[in-house]
Amino acid sequence: MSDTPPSDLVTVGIANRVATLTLNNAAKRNALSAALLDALVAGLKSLDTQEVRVVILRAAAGLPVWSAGHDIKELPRGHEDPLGYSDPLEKALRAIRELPVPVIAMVHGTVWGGAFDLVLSCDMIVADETASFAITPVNLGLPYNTTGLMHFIGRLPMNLIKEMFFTAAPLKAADAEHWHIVNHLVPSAELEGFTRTLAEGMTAKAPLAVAVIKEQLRVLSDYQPIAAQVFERIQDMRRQVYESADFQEGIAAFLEKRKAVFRGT
Ligand code: YXS
Repeated sequence: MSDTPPSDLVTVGIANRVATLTLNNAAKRNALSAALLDALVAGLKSLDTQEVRVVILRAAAGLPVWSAGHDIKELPRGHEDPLGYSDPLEKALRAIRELPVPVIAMVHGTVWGGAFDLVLSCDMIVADETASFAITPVNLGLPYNTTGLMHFIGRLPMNLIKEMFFTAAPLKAADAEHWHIVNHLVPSAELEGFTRTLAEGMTAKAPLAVAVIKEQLRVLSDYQPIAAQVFERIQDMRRQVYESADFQEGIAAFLEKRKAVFRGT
């Protein structure tokens, strides 16, 4: 498979006031490169939310991988926060969370790393039995960012968060349903129809009320007072991780297609 041209990395279709944004770089397993993420944000911002009342975010049909997560080849190689405020992934998460219409993640296939944060940033998740979800910073020696951890704390029980982060093991679809991570788990054959019905069921609702309730829920759940000294301590701890030899080893091992050997330095 050849790489998708930048203009086609995310396709946008609109029907019956529902916009469908499709991740479309199968050759790179929809890795969240800056180009793909910029296309996603541009697609979201292009929507006239007077006409479009709901968004479905999906991968191209039939792919075994929904998204392979952050483009590892684009992660800063030390001396820079790998998930800083201006990172393209963080910009995309904010664009979804601040869009004044509901965004439904429709998941067929495996979801990795930052793509799990992307799916969790959507307002609802509909998945089929091929879906799985993994968060994988410990595979790279990467210190996940504080905003990202708050996304998980707001959505998953702490014991599950720790198991997922410390094992980096994919959570299967049935377990994602058990833990209420997905709104609905439906058979593959029904996934598109079920998701479209859910979306269209919201298009006739009062858009101003929907938009304001979504924003109220965002600001109320995101509000987490934190003392300046605590924030600075967290940033200092994270810097020690992304400045570590282990982080360099994690990325190198992925690029060299070998198993990483971490030494705690
Ligand atoms: O070798 P070529 O050039 O054909 O490219 C290969 C892979 O290098 C590329 N690719 C990626 N490139 C950049 N970043 C990625 N995350 C990434 N994943 C894949 O896509 C081409 C096909 O990959 P291949 O041959 O491995 O495909 P596969 O079907 O055998 O396996 C699919 C996966 C997803 C199981 C496998 O590609 C994989 O394990 N990818 C890495 C998944 C992962 O660890 N993602 C986390 C990224 S880091 C992140 O999201 C956060 C920062 S954090 O670390 O905090 O979670």
